[in-house]
Amino acid sequence: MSKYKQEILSYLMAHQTEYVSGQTLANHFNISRTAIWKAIEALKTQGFTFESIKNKGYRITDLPHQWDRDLLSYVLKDAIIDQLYVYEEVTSTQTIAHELCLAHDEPLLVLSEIQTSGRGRYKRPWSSQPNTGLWMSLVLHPNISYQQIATFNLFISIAIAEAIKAITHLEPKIKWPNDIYINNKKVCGFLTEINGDSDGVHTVICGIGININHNIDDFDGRLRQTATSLKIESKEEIDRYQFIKTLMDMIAHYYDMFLTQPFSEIKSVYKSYSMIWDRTLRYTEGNKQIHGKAVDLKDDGVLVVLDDNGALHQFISADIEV
Ligand code: BT5
Repeated sequence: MSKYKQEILSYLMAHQTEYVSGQTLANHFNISRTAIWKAIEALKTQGFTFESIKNKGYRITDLPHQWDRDLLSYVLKDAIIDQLYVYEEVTSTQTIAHELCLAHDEPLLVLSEIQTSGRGRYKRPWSSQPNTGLWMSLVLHPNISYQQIATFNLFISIAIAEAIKAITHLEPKIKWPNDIYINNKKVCGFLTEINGDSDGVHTVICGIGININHNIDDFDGRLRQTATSLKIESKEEIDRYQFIKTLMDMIAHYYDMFLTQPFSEIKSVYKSYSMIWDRTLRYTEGNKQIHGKAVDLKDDGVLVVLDDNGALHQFISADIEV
């Protein structure tokens, strides 16, 4: 396989609106036209479609529908990661990310077309249909205190909501602490796991699951009533490559804010996306269950809820029934 495949793909992607001749590519990379042809043939087997016109050259006309490592490397070339791991099938990207971060110190992204044991919080199952969603785990090394990590989810949830809004023009809502909803149905769940030592947190493993191109029939059982996808809500097929690029750009922006600014700076933005204000809802954390209204989100990420009897409760995490 041509070792120039990735570079040739990047060149053709950057010149997608024009025809590029085999000779131009051969001159540019200083390799033979046979090597160019081999690379193009390899890209075709990965699902790229080319228009090729005699005396004019090649042009990419269609992209792979599955996650393709070469294309993801091109699309995410400016992302805040040093390593990208793309799999066809894994148990859970979270499990793989935990293993990889033992051997790597740099930020990395793991994604997979299929997860056979995708998981949510408290080991709850996460339904991960192939070819439709985005199932990914992002490993970052923030070097922060245990106290600071409490607001990480708040920044990340704004990043996800803004990416969804930018791509679909829908009105996503954040359900504290780790869900994104559209029209009262769950479109995304994420979870943040950490590794640390006595000096603080050194590794954050953030697993994000987003239903992108699911039809309603792709969901099983109860999820048909409770889950949705970007496609169901926008009535349009979403380009997953464009989506992940936008998402990673938003995450870079809000991760930088997380590291440099207090949550109070963006609390009003967070609240504008939140779906739990001014509503009496059921909050469950472990054995504790109350019925009440969220009245404050403190700068350290703690949610304050006033129950039906007038007592205040503080939560750092909870399940909320909406
Ligand atoms: C979450 O947990 O919402 C976090 C989900 C994180 C999934 C990602 S995918 C990539 C990475 N690798 C993993 O293995 N996990 C992460 P929680 O708040 O506990 O919600 C779980 C509940 O959401 C389940 O009990 C179901 O009710 C519901 N659910 C499961 N799959 C769903 C889906 N695809 N869409 C919407 N809701 C779903």
